[in-house]
This record gives sequence, structure tokens and C-alpha cells, in this order.
Amino acid sequence: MHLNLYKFFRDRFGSSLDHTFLVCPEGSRLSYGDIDHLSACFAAVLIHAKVAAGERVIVQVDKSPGAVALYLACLRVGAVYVPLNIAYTATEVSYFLRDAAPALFVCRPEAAAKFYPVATLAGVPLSHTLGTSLDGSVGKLARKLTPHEALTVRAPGDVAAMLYTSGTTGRSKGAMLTLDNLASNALTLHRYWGFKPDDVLLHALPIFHVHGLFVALHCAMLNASRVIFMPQFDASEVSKALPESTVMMGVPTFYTRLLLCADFGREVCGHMRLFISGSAPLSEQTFSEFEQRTGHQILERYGMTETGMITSNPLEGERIAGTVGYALPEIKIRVSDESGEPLPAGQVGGVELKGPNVFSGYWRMPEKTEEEFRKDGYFITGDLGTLTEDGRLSLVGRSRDLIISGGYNIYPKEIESVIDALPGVVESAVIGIPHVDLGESSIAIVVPSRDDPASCESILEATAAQLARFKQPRDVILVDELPRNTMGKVQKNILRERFDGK
Ligand code: MLC
Ligand code: AMP
Repeated sequence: MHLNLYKFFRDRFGSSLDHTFLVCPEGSRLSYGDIDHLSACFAAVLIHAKVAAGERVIVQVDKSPGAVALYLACLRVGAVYVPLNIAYTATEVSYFLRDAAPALFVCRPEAAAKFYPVATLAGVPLSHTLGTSLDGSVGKLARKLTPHEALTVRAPGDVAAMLYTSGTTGRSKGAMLTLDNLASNALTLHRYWGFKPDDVLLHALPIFHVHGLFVALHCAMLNASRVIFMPQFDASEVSKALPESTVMMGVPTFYTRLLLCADFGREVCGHMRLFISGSAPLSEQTFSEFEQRTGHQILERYGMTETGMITSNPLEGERIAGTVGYALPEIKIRVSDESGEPLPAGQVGGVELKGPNVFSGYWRMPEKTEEEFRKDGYFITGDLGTLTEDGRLSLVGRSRDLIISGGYNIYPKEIESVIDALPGVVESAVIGIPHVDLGESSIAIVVPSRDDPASCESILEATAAQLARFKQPRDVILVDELPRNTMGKVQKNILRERFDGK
């Protein structure tokens, strides 16, 4: 079978080109016809830039309708879309540019002076800019070119997008997601969550991650839905927009922040059909407070960059706080011991899965890819969980050393590598501690050298220069030594217990 992923969505919204697609708070509106045209304009830019099918396009731009059109333009020409968090620093962006070897890099107009030289040094042949009001060189060039209704034919197993995600190595890996991965997960979620013709999606997530880009926008496009497209999450703006919306997707921090608004309650949510949460654990307290205040049970689901969505609480039927529900249709999940042997219901083990949603591998890392799969094809998520007899999954922890802060992943190893390389530092351990707003936040426990020791301030300054803000430790604590087990491994559980109330 051959397909084009843009055509897959276009076939669904094509009969609704006059329907509103994106509604932005500053008043601009784009219909499905407008986005179809804009994506054709941007496809012309990609073709002019000689971006071929299968080549990577790295994009680090602000959330805007233009950014959505650029994503769709990549799908049109069969290029591999690689979005980056706008918080990434030059050091971080440089790594992605070298690793992905893109044919084109697109950044914000105001970032060009800083990032163009980084891209040139990384050997990227061409860079462009895109601003929120279609300013920048992409918009300028698009206005000169004839729109191109490109629909390059691709195979289902071809890569459509690559999203960077880290791991125990601390080195970010590009997770290659195929056309089939994205299409199958979109169809499943659209059906499972019962999208209805006049659903209106409230969208306040970033669009450089699976959650905001694929889960939210793909469902909306399959449904030809109107999307209230907010530049970022702001509890009072979201509260104001809820009466016009029917579905919202968010990370748990969205819900805890909404509950802090005094006027948030049943009245505001009267028109809502569904609140969905994911990317991080939703506490039972938030689930029940939300239900008391609004009458709505938040539907919690579970997913990963490498797999899209894996499980979901049911639309009809019991949504149980603290559980992430059942395997989505066509996906098989199991809980296994360390050798991959499935465990009986009720026992805690590693969560593994198989299905059309599972990525094709890590970019240029075949050994790493192989390590993450069992011989029988199951992908090892690194999450720990337990299944009930009837297949309901609860997550109880992570076997990976991962911190999730406000839905963003922080890999301690990456931060530790930056700190350990500083003068005056012997070693460090970065741990997550509970945080009321973000779920978890990170702190660094550092052993300074005896001669000329680094100070907390110098460590914070160095991390600020090299790491995106969300990854920077919120605090640095100096200690004489780190606790280790007999194997010499740092015992982070002891550190977490000791600094829990920090
Ligand atoms: C922003 N900051 C964060 C942060 N977000 N720090 C730690 N963790 C975060 N998540 C920084 C800001 O730069 C700022 O720096 C300071 O922290 C406080 O900012 P804020 O104003 O409170 O944050 P805000 O901009 O409101 O953002 C918080 C947030 C946002 C939770 C709304 O992070 C967000 O939208 N998160 C969603 C992430 C997401 O989509 N995850 C999906 C991953 S996909 P300063 O300098 O002011 O201190 C995935 C798979 C799946 O996981 O299952 O979905
Ligand atoms: P990412 O690599 O950014 O895709 O993050 C994926 C990780 O987020 C998963 O492996 C889980 O650890 C976590 N995650 C996603 N959804 C949930 C959820 N509903 N509850 C707990 N953790 C979640």
C-alpha cells in the first residue's frame, strides 16, 4: 500500500474546507481550506529548497497556524518532520542538527542571528525562519512561489516524523515514527474517545511533542473540528475558552492550575464533553477534586514518544483514578519480569507492548533499538506497572532514571554530564522531588572538589548557559559524598528520601 499522510487527513477534512480549523486568541481564524492552501504554499518552499522525500526538516518555531502548516507541508512532500522544544539552547540545538543531518533548519526570526551560525557549523545546507504572523523567510518565499499541491506517495513503513527523546545514556535519540504509526494511532484515538461532528478542541499544549502535535491535532483533523489554538497554557485564558469547547487535552499541571482558579467550576465546564490527561501521572487527589468541582471525571491515558498512545481509561465505563486504563484496540500490553517473561495479574513488572503504533527504531542507533525490543517484538517502555485480571493497567514507577516535570521529560544523566564536566566538581546526582505544580522538579546533589570547589551559583550559571530552562536544576546541594551500593552505583532512592522535603 502507498499513501501520503497529508492526504490521509485531507481525505477526512476535505469535505469541510469551509469549516473553521484554528481559532487564535488574538482573533485570527483559519479554515480547513486556508490550512490546505497554506500547506501547499509551504510545500512549494520545501520543493524550492530541494528537500526530498525522506530528508529531515528540523523546526524550532513558536506555536502558530504557520507552524502547523509547515508540519503539514512536510507531510505533503514526504519529508521527515523533526520538531524541537523552543526552550532548547544553542548547545542543545547544535546536537540535534549534527545528529539528524537535516536538509533544512527552520527557526524563529529572532533566533536566526544565534542559530544560523550553529546550523552552518553543523553542516546544514539551508536555514530559514518562520514567525507567528508568517513573517520570516519561509513566509516571504512562499508569497513569491506558486503553491504546490504536493502529495508525494510514501510507503506505510516510511518515516514521517522523528522526535527526540533521551534515555539512560543521556544522549537524545531520534525516535522514528512511520506514516502507519501516526495514522493508526490517530484513527484509534478518534474512535475510542468518540469524537463527534461538532466537537471543539481546546488546545493549550506545545506542538513539538507527541501530545500536542499528534494526539490533539490529528484527532481534530480527522474530525474536521474547530480548535481553540492557544499559544501556551494560561489557566485564566483556558477558563474563559472552556464554555466554547467540548474537549480538552492536557498534562496534570493544567488541571491542578485550573483548580487554583477561584471561579473555575461547573458553570465554566457546562459545555465540556471530555477532559483528557496524560504525559505524567494524574494524582488521585486532582482527579477527585476535579470531579467535585466540575462533575467531570478526567480521562487518563498513557503514552510515549516511541509509541504514541498505548492505553486509555474508557470513554463509557469506569474511569479509575491512579490507573491508565486498558490497551487501545490493536495494541497488546503485558507486564514482564526482567527477562521478558509475562507476570501474572497483580504483580509489578516492566510494561511492554506491541502494535501498529510502535516506532520503527532510533535514528542511526540500531544497537540501541535492538536493546529496547524483546525477541518476540515487544517494546520495553521502561515504565513499571501492574495489570488487573481484566487488563487494566496502573503505573507504579519507572525503571528508567527519568524525571517528569510539568509533562516535560528530564533525563538526570544529561544534566549530570554537564555538571560533572565543570571545574571544581567531582561528581553529581540529579534527582526528582515532589512539586505541587509540576508534579516533580529536579535538584542536583553535587560533590565539589576539595581544592578550588565549585559553588552552587557557578553550577547554576553553567547549567543555565547550556540547558533549556525546564531542565535546569531548581537547586544545588553540596555534599561530601554520594551514597553508593556495594556495586558502586549511586543510591538515588536514599538521596530522594533525604532531600524529599527540600
Ligand atoms: C516551563 N518551565 C518549566 C516547565 N515549563 N520548568 C520545569 N518544568 C516544566 N514543564 C520553566 C519556565 O521556562 C519558567 O522559567 C519556569 O519554569 C516557570 O514557568 P511557568 O510559567 O510556571 O511555566 P509555564 O510556561 O506555565 O509552563 C508549564 C506548563 C508547560 C506545564 C504549562 O511546561 C507545558 O505546557 N507542559 C506540557 C508538556 C507537554 O506537552 N508534554 C507532552 C510530552 S509527550 P523561569 O525562568 O521563569 O523560572 C509525552 C507522551 C505522552 O510525554 O504520553 O503524552
Ligand atoms: P516521553 O518520552 O516524553 O514520550 O514520555 C513518556 C513517558 O511519560 C512514559 O514512559 C511514562 O513514564 C510517562 N507517562 C505518559 N503518560 C503517563 C500517565 N498517564 N501516567 C504516568 N506516566 C505517564
